[in-house]
Amino acid sequence: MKQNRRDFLGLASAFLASTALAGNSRASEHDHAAHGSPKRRLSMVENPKQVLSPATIITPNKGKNYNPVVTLNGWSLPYEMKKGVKEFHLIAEPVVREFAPGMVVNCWGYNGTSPGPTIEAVEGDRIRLIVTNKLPEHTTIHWHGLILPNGMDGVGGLTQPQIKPGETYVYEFTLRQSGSFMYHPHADEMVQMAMGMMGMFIIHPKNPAAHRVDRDFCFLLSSYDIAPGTYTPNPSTMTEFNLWTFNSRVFPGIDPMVVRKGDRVRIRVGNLTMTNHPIHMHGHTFEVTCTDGGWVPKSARWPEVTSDIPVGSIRAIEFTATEEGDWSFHCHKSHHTMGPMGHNVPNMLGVKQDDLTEKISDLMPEYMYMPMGRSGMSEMQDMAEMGMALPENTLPMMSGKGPFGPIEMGGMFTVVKVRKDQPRNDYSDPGWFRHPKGSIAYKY
Ligand SMILES: [Cu+2]
Repeated sequence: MKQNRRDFLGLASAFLASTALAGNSRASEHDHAAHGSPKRRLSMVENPKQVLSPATIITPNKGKNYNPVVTLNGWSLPYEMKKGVKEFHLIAEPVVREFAPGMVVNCWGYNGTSPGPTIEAVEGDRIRLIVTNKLPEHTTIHWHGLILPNGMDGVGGLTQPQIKPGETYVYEFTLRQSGSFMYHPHADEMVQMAMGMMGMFIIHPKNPAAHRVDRDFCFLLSSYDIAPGTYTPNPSTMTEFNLWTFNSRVFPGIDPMVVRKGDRVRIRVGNLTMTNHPIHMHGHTFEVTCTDGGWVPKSARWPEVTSDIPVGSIRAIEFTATEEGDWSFHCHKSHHTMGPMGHNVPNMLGVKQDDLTEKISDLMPEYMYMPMGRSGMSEMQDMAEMGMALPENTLPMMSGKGPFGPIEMGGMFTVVKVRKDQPRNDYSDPGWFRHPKGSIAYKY
């Protein structure tokens, strides 16, 4: 499989992020993050430029008896074969994640990234997962959806003692099923998941011909509450999150899903946020073929263009990429495709504000009042373009630039790029679609 330069840089940066920043970010993370002190220091990342963009790392499929998944802006965890057992090592630790160029976040994750690396194995494998806790508090890992011995289920207090800081625990079991699963802590869950601790767990069928597709993408939905101008998610937030992410990235920081025309494509989406996400795709119809409960029988599938992903579950959708173009792929809750915005914005639609500026500046000479919202919010995008001053480490509410202008998105949004000349197994970005003459909507 082709490993392009961007992938290599991504790989390098994943490790740069975990090593270069470890020294200067962790101490303050320990002091502040878990307690959510309102007086927390704003700038906990000494040099945000050190954190490079973590692009998708393509795992080569040569020599494997399965077709590896492609984790959006992520990677798969390498393993070592030890006397017939596949051994994986997960390190739970504070990490720095770039959500999109211009914003880095103090998260908790695994092996230097949040979400953690995707675990890939094959039905029938004996696996050993060695978990080391480098967090400031105890943790465990629950293997969501797996059929396993009860004592391996990873529920702190119920099936095992919590893993204290500095301790290492070993999970070992045989994989009895295939499909799409997840892992996440089952200890101080509200804090640890709000900080980004989660990962995908993919079990490929023993028979490589079963459920075979040409391209197999996966990612997790997660949400964060990060006040503008700050770096650390608020772990006490219950439902009022302000950042909606695919694998802890927001548009335009999310990699496109690049496919070759005619490919059979699977996209596995796991939801570890605190609300449902109707995931919608343009240009094609798809079927849900797998959930975290297993494969859906063919007779039970129906065509859809939007699939609602409930909290704590996975939907894998499949389609044949028959239509060339740049097709939007996004959450259909419109506030989930936007960056942080205030919840208490007065409704100014249709309100004449021309003389308001003058009146307010008479009353409050120090206060700069900006009239906006009279004819909609699209002016936000224009202001971001003009370089409107935003608080430190804060992304604009709407951003992204397409071939025809601003795309006005900012959260759970990316593009499926279908190209007839995309080489097999090549995931490099072909750029924007060149529409055939006479096939674009035009001004009358
Ligand atoms: Cu959503």
